[in-house]
Amino acid sequence: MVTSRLPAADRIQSTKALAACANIGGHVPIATHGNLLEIILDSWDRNHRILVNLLRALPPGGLEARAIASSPTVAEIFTHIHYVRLIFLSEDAPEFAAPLPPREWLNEGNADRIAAELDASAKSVRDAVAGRIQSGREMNLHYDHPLLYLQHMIWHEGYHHGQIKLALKIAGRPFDDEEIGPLTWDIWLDKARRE
Ligand code: NI
Repeated sequence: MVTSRLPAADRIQSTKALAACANIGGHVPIATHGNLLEIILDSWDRNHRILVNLLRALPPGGLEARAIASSPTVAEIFTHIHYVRLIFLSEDAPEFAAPLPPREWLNEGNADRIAAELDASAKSVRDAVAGRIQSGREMNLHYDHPLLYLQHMIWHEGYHHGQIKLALKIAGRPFDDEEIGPLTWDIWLDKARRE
């Protein structure tokens, strides 16, 4: 590991920094190999909760909004996110794979159905990353480490999160920052865990 090459004093600093990042309760747990995975998986849970909160906060007709004529609809972006999670899963950790939807960009009009599918794929991603890391197995096709799959998905979903907000703004139905902030950014910032 890279950290094993650090001088002892730097290692201590590094551990303190990780522990500070891990302040998710009333105390600061020391980040060790034993709990760092749980902290990382918590970041995935928060990312997913933010995505579903955004979906549930859409105004009426929001699923049909699109940024420009050639852009996907908001519904298509959400179903694309679900599909991307699963296609990488099928290629990299097939023992955790779930059935792929027949189409990647689906104009699903039912937010409850989209949320249920996203909940299922979020669990599959979580189980795959935890399973591969705990068993010490690398991914089959991509990624130097299983953790990079999870981080890739977080980055990908943040990218589309901004597109969804832009599509609604252009459609004349922007989110109110005061209302959407507590459902999205604050999930990252809050110290207390949320469900
Ligand atoms: Ni994408």
